[in-house]
Amino acid sequence: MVALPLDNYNTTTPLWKRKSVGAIGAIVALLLVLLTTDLYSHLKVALLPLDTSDSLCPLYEPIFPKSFSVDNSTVLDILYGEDFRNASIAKLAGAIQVDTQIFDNQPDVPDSPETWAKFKKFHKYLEKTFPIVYKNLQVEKVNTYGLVYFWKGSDDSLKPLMLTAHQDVVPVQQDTLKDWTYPPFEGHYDGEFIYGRGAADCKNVLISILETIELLLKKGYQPQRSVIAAFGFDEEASGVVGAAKIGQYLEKTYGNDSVYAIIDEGPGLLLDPLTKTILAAPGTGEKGYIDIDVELTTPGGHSSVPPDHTSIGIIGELTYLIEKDPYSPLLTSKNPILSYMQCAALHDPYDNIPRYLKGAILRAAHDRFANSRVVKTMQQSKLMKYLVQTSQAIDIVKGGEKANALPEHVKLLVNHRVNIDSSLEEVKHRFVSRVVEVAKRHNLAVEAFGELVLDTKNNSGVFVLNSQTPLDIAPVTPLNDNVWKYLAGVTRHVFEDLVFPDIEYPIVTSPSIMTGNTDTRHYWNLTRNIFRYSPLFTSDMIHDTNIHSVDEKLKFDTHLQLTAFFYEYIQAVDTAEADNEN
Ligand SMILES: *[C@@H]1O[C@H](CO)[C@@H](O)[C@H](O)[C@H]1NC(C)=O
Ligand SMILES: *[C@@H]1O[C@H](CO)[C@@H](O)[C@H](O)[C@H]1NC(C)=O
Ligand SMILES: *[C@@H]1O[C@H](CO)[C@@H](O)[C@H](O)[C@H]1NC(C)=O
Ligand SMILES: *[C@@H]1O[C@H](CO)[C@@H](O)[C@H](O)[C@H]1NC(C)=O
Ligand SMILES: CC(=O)N[C@H]1CO[C@H](CO)[C@@H](O)[C@@H]1O
Ligand SMILES: [Zn+2]
Repeated sequence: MVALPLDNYNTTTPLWKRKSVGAIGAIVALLLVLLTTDLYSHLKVALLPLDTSDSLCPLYEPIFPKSFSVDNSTVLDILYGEDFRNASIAKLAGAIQVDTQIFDNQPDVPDSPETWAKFKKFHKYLEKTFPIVYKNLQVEKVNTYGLVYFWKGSDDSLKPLMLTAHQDVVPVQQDTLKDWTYPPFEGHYDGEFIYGRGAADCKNVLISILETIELLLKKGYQPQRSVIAAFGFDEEASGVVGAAKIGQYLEKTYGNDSVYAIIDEGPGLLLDPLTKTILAAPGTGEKGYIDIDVELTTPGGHSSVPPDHTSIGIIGELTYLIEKDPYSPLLTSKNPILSYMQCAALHDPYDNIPRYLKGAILRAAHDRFANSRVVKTMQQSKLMKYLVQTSQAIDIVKGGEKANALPEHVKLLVNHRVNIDSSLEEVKHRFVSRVVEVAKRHNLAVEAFGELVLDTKNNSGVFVLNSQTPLDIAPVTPLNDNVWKYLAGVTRHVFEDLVFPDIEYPIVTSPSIMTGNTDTRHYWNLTRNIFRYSPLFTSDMIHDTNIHSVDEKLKFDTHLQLTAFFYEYIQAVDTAEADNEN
């Protein structure tokens, strides 16, 4: 507390004493308020100076390939040339015209070759459309329809760059056919957008990669760093027969940790709602996934003499318990979404983020109260909420056969998308404890994931728990290393200098996470530098492209942006300088 003004200091009048008592009272009251409320924490967030050194989210200089300074006409032609555009429209339209719809739970290729035969037609189309690629690259077919192209570089000491996409598309629901403006497999171009299933997810990416390589070959480009292009064919059904086999093939051929970086489909550049500026948002993490399957078996009998609780009633009790107690949100620096918000807070040219929220974001990594403010803000948005929280959804319940027979078997399936800051083990553990709680009340046994965890020595029934298709939380891609610097640098050059030459602020590359999973789940062993990233600009990805929905479409300008990016990126990283030191 500050001393009283000096000129009053030498007096010892009763007035001074009374003042002093008043001051002490005020101090005590203030301390009480600070100690018993969050006021002190609030004040820290609101008033402490912001740490605006950009160490939390460095801005990297634009990077362009040497070829650009020699002759910038090719990349400008990709973006603005009418010939290139027209040819490119035809290539993507042709790819959309080959139906490669895929359904869930299809048998493997050797078990049912006819199911997959449609991909033969797609391969023929690619071969016809990209003759130079097929003439110069080694093309491997993994599990018959997985495509792996290898463009050998002259320097084997450089790890290959890997670009990926998938050949398959989600099905068009028959009853929605009438709602499409243009037939889903026509590839109609209306002068601005190209329409059709796969136009944005993600035949555009596949065609863009091949167009880029074809063009570089045509220009006589010979890379030092090898380039791999890999296209699975069942990404929309978890990639088990496509990318899984490709991943095994690549790991066997090139080894563990043998790839420079992987760029797969994902978010691109978007209009950030907080800063109202364009940010590049490569996905650097993915949530985990686990379905837990519960089967409750109890003795049957006649409904006229029922127990107090039938198996359906008991399952009802369990579901009540589950929903009553959702997962708590948790946000640490491990979660790319915190890095994303830090980037937005540090690079906010129009000062659109309120001062208090900015303070909270920048302190969130080390200040529990600030962290809770950020989490609370996220919880208010349905879209943001589950980026920091494990979701649980009771999706299937089945049981009961007859009005006069007690149900003997009831099945329940609960789907979970696991927070980056949690683990599959935590989810299983918590689920088991809820089941045990219910089981104890009803004298039931519990067998969880192959282990007997509760035995009643009593034949009153048993819960059996299994997990289906669990997928670990993806390893988070490292930030701010050299690989990151090149990704961010090329993004800046393509979008600041070529696509948006009038932009007033630098485009910051900020990590993000995907709530779904891509084929990269099968590529974790190949590199830690995985980016789910399709650098093209849409202010609102979901609404602008209708991915998985009626009238899927892509603004054709954005397809050219993607190709311009690949064209520059392949050349920019074609040097040992783009490697991480180690
Ligand atoms: C491309 O190069 C020409 C000169 O060859 C130059 O005038 C022009 O500004 C360059 N464009 C860009 C976007 O750098
Ligand atoms: C590109 O296609 C449009 C529309 O079909 C056509 O009008 C135009 O002449 C074409 N441009 C070139 C250079 O072929
Ligand atoms: C067996 O289950 C019945 C019915 O729930 C219960 O009344 C009885 O106490 C249980 N016996 C033991 C040994 O747990
Ligand atoms: C990665 O390697 C480990 C250890 O060899 C193996 O168990 C795992 O299946 C591999 N993961 C993938 C996705 O291939
Ligand atoms: C067994 C092994 O060496 N695993 C490594 C393979 O490479 C990935 C990513 O490059 C590493 O994270 C694994 O530890
Ligand atoms: Zn996709």
